[in-house]
Amino acid sequence: MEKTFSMIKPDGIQRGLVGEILQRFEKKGIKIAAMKFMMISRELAEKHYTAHKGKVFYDDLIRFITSSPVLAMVFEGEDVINIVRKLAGATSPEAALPGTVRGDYSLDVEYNLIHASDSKESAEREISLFFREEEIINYELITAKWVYP
Ligand code: YYY
Ligand code: MG
Repeated sequence: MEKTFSMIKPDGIQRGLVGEILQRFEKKGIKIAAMKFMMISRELAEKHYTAHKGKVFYDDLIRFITSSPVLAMVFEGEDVINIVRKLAGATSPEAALPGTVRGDYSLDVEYNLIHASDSKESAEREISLFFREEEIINYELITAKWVYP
């Protein structure tokens, strides 16, 4: 089973979309392995978005992500990295398809509600940035046998 890092960004919290967004992952059958409601420090934001340092949108992105609380999460499941990316939707609003979180609720490339790791390497890196080992819960989800028959 694979793990991925996802996060409801400040706009998702402020707009009251936490339940709406989480419901999509729960209904899909994806297992929650960890969750943390938190403020992101500037230091953590810079580590998380290190790949974007120097880009035109970088300073705004750091300001946005540290401006208000986020909900950091670890999801677990088969091929969950790709699946959570799909459910999140494309980065730019005109490309984000209806049925995705971004396609349904966002109109802006920066205020796009959700983060999702884009590869196995970033998933591992991002999970370890946000969570200590003991914060990731290993438990049996009783619906798993009906989700992965
Ligand atoms: O992985 P994803 O979030 O879909 O996009 P990235 O290309 O990794 O960019 C990270 C983050 O940066 C994006 O979610 C919003 C912001 N951003 C931006 O504000 N303006 C852009 N032109 C591109 C990305
Ligand atoms: Mg990305």
